[in-house]
Amino acid sequence: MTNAEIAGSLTELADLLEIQGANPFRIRAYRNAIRTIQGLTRPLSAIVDDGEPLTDLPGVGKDMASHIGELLATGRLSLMDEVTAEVPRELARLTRLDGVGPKKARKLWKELDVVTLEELEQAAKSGSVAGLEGFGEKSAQKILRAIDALRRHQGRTRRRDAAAAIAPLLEHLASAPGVEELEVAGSFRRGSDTVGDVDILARVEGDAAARGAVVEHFTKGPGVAEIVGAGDTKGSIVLDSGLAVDLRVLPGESWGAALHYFTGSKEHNVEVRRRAQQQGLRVSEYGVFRVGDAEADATEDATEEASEGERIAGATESEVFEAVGLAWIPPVLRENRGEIQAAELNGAADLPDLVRPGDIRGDLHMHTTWSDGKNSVMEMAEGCRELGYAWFAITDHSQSLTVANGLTPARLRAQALEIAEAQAAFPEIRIFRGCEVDILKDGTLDLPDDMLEDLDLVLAAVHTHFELDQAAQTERVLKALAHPRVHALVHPTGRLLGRRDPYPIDVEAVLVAAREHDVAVELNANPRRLDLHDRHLFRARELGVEVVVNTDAHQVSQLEFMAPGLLQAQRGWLEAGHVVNTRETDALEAWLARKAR
Ligand code: DGT
Ligand code: CA
Ligand code: CA
Repeated sequence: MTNAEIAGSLTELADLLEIQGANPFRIRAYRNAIRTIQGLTRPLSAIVDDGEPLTDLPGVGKDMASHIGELLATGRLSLMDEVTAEVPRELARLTRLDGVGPKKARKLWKELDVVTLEELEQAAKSGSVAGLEGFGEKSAQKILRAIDALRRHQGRTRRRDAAAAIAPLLEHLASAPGVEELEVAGSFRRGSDTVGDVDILARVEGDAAARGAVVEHFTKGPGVAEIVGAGDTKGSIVLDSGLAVDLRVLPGESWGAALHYFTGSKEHNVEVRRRAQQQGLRVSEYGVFRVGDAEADATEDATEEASEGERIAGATESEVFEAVGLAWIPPVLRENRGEIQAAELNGAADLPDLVRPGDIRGDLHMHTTWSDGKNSVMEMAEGCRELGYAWFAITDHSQSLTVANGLTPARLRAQALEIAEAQAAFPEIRIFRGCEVDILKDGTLDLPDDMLEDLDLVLAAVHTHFELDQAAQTERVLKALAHPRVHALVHPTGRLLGRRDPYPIDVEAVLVAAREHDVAVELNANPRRLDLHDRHLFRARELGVEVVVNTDAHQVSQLEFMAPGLLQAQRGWLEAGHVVNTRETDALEAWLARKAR
């Protein structure tokens, strides 16, 4: 079991224990241990294999150590069986709804006998949730929206979770005899924020029997819960997590064509095929073929085995593109948003020179133990130095966000001393002093102007009043953008993938105002947010609005979120010049200073 899976099991257990009404100190101990596990850089299995006691880990007591040991040894938790004998396991699912924690789930269960999503929906619609102490009409409406969001996102998995889920399977596949090359295609390869299923391609030299053997090997992989189908060229399985995975096994001559076809998107493929037809060519998953005029019209079904026509390409993806007069198009762009026109070779291809990890000089959004982060200023500085950054900013929450221990002006001033100490300890990296300031309900900022003027960087954020209608929410944000000290609007739509829809807001109006007031918009790189959406990033580029890609790290290990963020930035066609945090220190200082008094 991976650390993430162990943390997932223990979280479910902690939720169920809390719903059951267990001692709050015990629950807190569980959650502390879970946070430790989430922040580990070494696998727990390796720690155990090396004979190191798990109780050496911060927050991990004897109880927790034995749970982890049991999970590693058996994949199960006997305590879970005991708890679920009393508390229906379905209840833990309710806590995945935005606005429903274990305490509320317990209340719904005890007072309204609600266990399933359907029962909760009924209760919310009938008014019984609104009548419950501690809930009210607003919270009933919020629950209905959350159920709706969960349903609509059901069946899609965040890309990062999918990557973790398929890693052992890919390793297993790589060891199958005859496998020469492996590639994950589909929306995963295109870098989508979420994936419906995972499409793996394997290049196998040999006959049908050799290919069938690879499919069989695949179905016996780690974490396979169900085999949906298995033949000579294709296998389909479902993993324990519920994620569906398809494998297609291919010979070398059609590898490139299959890679192109199964990478998609469907819209991109349709456009490439249409283009090819105009040139008297047929593109399918098997290759690119020259066809006679009579045949050119009858090529709708790309899955049909191509037996006629002269094969002119198929082994590599670049030769497939070249055969239809196109430069190779990076998978992140294959959404039929103009990439095919931009790749035309006879128009001198002008595909964007996409921003790359090596372009990034720093991160302008992260938290510390001063608010709701898990690491100190010094530890975050160490983490940023490890990444080779030239600069970074500390941006804890402001006072009104009490749930996140937001900073009053006095505490913000006290924090300056600690930042100065860290700066002295790390002279090679420039540390900026910022704050993630709440935008209050009326659009004013949560700190007095003299305090804002004292900071190097001001990030403005909506964390409350998601219920405002679109006009009011937009007006609120536009007012904040007009404040002369604001550098960037962070997580601009508030979405949480699979959990919470964006709050109603006119993104176009926000982008236009950001341009007008010379404010950057954030691409929040946390894989649960990835906010802004790639289409909005594309629009920001068109309008000339600057984008800053930030991790919003709440612990050192989350500084790695820059990678998923950049993938999404690429999907928005962003080049280094569009992204604020590709700037060298001097240029960034000037960028910050332009908003100074
Ligand atoms: P997903 O799984 O919903 O996140 O999205 P994809 O893009 O991975 O879609 P999927 O798994 O249904 O199919 C993988 C690729 O196969 C898709 O991106 C393009 C190709 N493909 C599937 N069906 C069709 C089709 O009907 N026509 C064309 N041209 N391509 C298709
Ligand atoms: Ca797929
Ligand atoms: Ca698929």
